[in-house]
Amino acid sequence: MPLESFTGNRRGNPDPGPSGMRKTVYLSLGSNVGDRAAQLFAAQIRLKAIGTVSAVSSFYETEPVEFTSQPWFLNCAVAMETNNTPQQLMATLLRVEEEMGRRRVQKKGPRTIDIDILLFGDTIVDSADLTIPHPAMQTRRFVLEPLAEIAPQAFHPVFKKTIRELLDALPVGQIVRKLKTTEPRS
Ligand code: PH2
Ligand code: MG
Ligand code: MG
Repeated sequence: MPLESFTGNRRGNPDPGPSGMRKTVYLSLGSNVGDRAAQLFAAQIRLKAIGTVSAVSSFYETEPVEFTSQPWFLNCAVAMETNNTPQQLMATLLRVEEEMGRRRVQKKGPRTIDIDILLFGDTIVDSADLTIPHPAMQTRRFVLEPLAEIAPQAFHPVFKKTIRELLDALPVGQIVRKLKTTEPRS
């Protein structure tokens, strides 16, 4: 049997095995209140304390979508290895958002930091409080462009397409500009 079918692995998701095993998780980070870059860096530092961060994308300046009357965002994508379950990871990420001063005032509105789970290996979760893959990722250029920078071959287990394929299928629109250099400021 070829190794690929033996492990149940899929293109771009190097994380075979039953749930509870090590998984590659892709996250989307966003901020549009205060020092946006400082908050993305601060979130990345906290993520390094809760899992093994294996890749981070550039920062992207992005036009707000869905709820459009709010400031522009900085967004980035992060790849992380974790042994947690999706529910454990989600609880940890919500705690990080809270510790970083996130207050939920307006749905989809301005925030100091937002950390969303995009993909959790090839795991599919569809419960009242958690949906994985992220239900809107395939429509959001601010998600797919940063994610394609670090994981173009990662595989969407519902649509059975790679991130590159999902990005290529997006209609034009939704301004997303990659920032040339973003150094943490001291
Ligand atoms: N997040 C939203 C709604 N709209 N737009 C951009 N550009 N970036 C975001 O992170 C974002 C958004 C809800 O989470
Ligand atoms: Mg979000
Ligand atoms: Mg969120």
